[in-house]
Amino acid sequence: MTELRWTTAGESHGHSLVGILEGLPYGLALDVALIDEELTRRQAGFGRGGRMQIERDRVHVLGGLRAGMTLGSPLALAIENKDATLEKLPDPSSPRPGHADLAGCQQLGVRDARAVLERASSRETAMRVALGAAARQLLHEFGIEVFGYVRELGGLAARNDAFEAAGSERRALRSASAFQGLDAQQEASWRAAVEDARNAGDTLGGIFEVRATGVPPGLGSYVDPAQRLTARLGSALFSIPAMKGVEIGLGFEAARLRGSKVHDEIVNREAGDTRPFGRFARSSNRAGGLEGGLTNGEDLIVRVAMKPIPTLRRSLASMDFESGAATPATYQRSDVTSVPSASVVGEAMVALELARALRSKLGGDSLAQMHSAFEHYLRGLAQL
Ligand code: EPS
Repeated sequence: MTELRWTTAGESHGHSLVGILEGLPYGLALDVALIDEELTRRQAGFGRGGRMQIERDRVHVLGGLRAGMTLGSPLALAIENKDATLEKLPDPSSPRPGHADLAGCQQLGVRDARAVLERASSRETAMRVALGAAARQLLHEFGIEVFGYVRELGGLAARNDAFEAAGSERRALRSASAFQGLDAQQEASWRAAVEDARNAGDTLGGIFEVRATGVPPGLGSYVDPAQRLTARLGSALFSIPAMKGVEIGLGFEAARLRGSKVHDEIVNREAGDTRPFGRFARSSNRAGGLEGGLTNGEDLIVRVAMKPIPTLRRSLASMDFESGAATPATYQRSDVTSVPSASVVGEAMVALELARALRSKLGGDSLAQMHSAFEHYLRGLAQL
C-alpha cells in the first residue's frame, strides 16, 4: 500500500495545472464528471473577477485510470489554463501588500515578483479541488461525506444553525446560493456588501465551515504527533492561500468556557442513530468530532477564516522596485471576494486528509481489501 499523498505543479498563467494523487486503491470507479462539477463550483461565486470569465476548468486524466477504474497507480490530472499568457505578462513594478510578491522576492534575492506570484496565486487550488474530488469518491464508498459552506462574508454572519436548519435541503440550498451559503436570508446583504466593496475598489474576506458526516471513530493518531488528525487538518487548511485561522468544534470559544461546558458527555447511542460505530455516542459535539488527535465518531466540524484578497483596485501603498519611490501597488485585475471558492477548496483539503487517514487505518491495495478491513473494524467497534 502507498500512503495517500498529492502534489501539484503549474503557474497561474502557465500552460496547465498538473496534479498527482498517489495511494488510491485499485478498483475504485472514478466519475470524472463529478470532478468537473467540483471545478465548476470552485469557479463560481458572486464577487469573482474577470479571470473566471476566461477559464473553463475541466480535468484531463493523464494516468491512473482504465475504463473509469483506478489502477492503484498514481492518478495524474491536468487542467488547461485558457489565460496562458505567462510568457507575455509584465513584471509588476511595485509589490502588493498581503500577497507573496515582496517576501518571495526577498527570499529569492531578485526583483522578479512575476516568478513569485505565478505560483503563489490561488489558481493552483483548482487542481487541489480536482484531487480532492477523487478523494471524496473514495470516502463516499465508506459512507463519509464532506460538505463545505460559507458562514460569514465581510463581517456579516449567516444564522448560526444554518447547517442544521437546512437538513436534507442542504445541497439544493447551496446550489441555489451565489455564495455557497445555506442561509437564503443572508444572500441580499452579502450581495450588497460585495457591490459596495467593488465600488470602493476594495475586497472582502469571510469564514467557511466544512463538515464531514459518517466519519468512523479512530482515524488519525494519538501516538505520532505528526499524524494527529487535528494537526494534519490544520496544516492542510492553512496551506490554502489567504487562510488566517482554523477552528475545530468550539474552537477559540472553548478557551473561554469551563470544562463542563466544553466536553461532550458519553452516552448510549440512541435508537434512531444508525451509525454502525458501536454503542457509544455523545450528547453534544463541541469537540467537532476530534479528541486526542483522533476522530471520535461524531461529525467533523472545522471553520476557516480567509483574509480579504490582497489585490485591491484602490491600491495600497508600496514602493517601486527600481527607484524605491513610494507608489501604489501594481493592479491589473482581481476578484472582490473568493470566499465561496475557498469553501470548495477547504472541502477538498478535508477530503484529502480524511481519505489519507482512512487509507492508513484500513491498509490494503484494492478497494475490496479496504472494504474487508472496514467490515472487520466495524465488528470490533460493535463488540467494544
Ligand atoms: C489570483 C488572481 C486572479 C484570480 C486568481 C488568483 O487571477 P488573475 O491575476 O489572472 O486575474 O482570479 O484565481 C484564479 C485564477 C482561480 O482560478 O482561482 C491571485 O493572485 O492569487
